[in-house]
Amino acid sequence: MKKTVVVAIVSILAAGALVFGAGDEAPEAPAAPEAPVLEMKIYADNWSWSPNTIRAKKGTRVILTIENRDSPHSFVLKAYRLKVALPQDKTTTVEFIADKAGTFVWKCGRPCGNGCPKMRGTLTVLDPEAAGS
Ligand SMILES: [Cu+2]
Repeated sequence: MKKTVVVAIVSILAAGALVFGAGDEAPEAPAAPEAPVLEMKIYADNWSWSPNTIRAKKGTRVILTIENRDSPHSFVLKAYRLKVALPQDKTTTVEFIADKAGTFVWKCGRPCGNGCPKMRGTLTVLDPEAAGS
């Protein structure tokens, strides 16, 4: 008699767990928190980037579509440990999370002629929480 009651209780608990389990399905993959996205098209020429400034809030997912219309270049952003080859006449996507606040220079990392040292751009990452007051 006593055993039967215990079995019944266990069955009810198990059934309850199943129901709860099914109900928990909805928020399955804990997706990355929604980061703002900044998409920009940048042209690489001999010897400039246009535009040559990127401004983003800290935490932004930056997606650069860089169209290289001249000789081979590369996109080098040391602060973010980025070095991406930009083949001639190709469009290359460079993506990163702007998680470091500050102003950083990016440049061409491939010797491409006299004007190579002039190929510089500036990334400014603003931290809204540090700013203000
Ligand atoms: Cu260069």
